[in-house]
Amino acid sequence: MSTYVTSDLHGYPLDKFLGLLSKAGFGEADMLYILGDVIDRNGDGGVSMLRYIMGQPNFEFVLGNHEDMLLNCSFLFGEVTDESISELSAEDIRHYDRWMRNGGGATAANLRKLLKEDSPAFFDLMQFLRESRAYAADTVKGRDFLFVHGGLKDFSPEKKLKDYLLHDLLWERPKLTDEYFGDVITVFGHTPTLCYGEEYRGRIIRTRTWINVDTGAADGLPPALLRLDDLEEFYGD
Ligand SMILES: [Mn+2]
Repeated sequence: MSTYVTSDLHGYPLDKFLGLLSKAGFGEADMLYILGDVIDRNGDGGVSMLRYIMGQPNFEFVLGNHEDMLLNCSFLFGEVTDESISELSAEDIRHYDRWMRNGGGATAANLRKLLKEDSPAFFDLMQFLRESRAYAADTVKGRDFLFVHGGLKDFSPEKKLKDYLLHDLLWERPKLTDEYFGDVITVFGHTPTLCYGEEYRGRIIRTRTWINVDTGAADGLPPALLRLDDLEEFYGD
């Protein structure tokens, strides 16, 4: 049994993702951590991928800032009438505006379609996201790993994980020089590795204390799959 991690699929096609899993030799006995941002930006907005992920017993999903933006916009999926639109608060409008500016359009449209065609499936999806964790931890071949979407803003080794604000776990953009725990490798996505320089474009970055596996599927680059047992890297097409 092996343990794998990926992140930031952002509407990457499901068939291509299944191809990546099979290229990496991923099987039923293996475990996959998905570090958020399955939705938004490309394709069908990641709705079919998210529904697939929900149905896999050996997948563990960690919340991304994009799923959190969707949860903050759940008011969109009620009965919307002319009257209820005028009932929206300034905060609702801010949340909606932010999600749309971050590529939520196709996701919102496909979720509305799902709500209309199969409302139990829609409510299951929203419930799944509401119950998703902001971080997870695992030990693989004697090495300890912490999984989080963005990073650990204002990191201190003494600070308990539950004392970080959700925003600080989901939106943080670590610098190459940032160091986290000495005895636990922190794995995250959220910041496409090309943001650290052209030489990192499309490649996983490993430092002494952390690993960034977001290779930029938001911008159409292939996502990565990292096998934690031996740190072997696999890339999509
Ligand atoms: Mn993100």
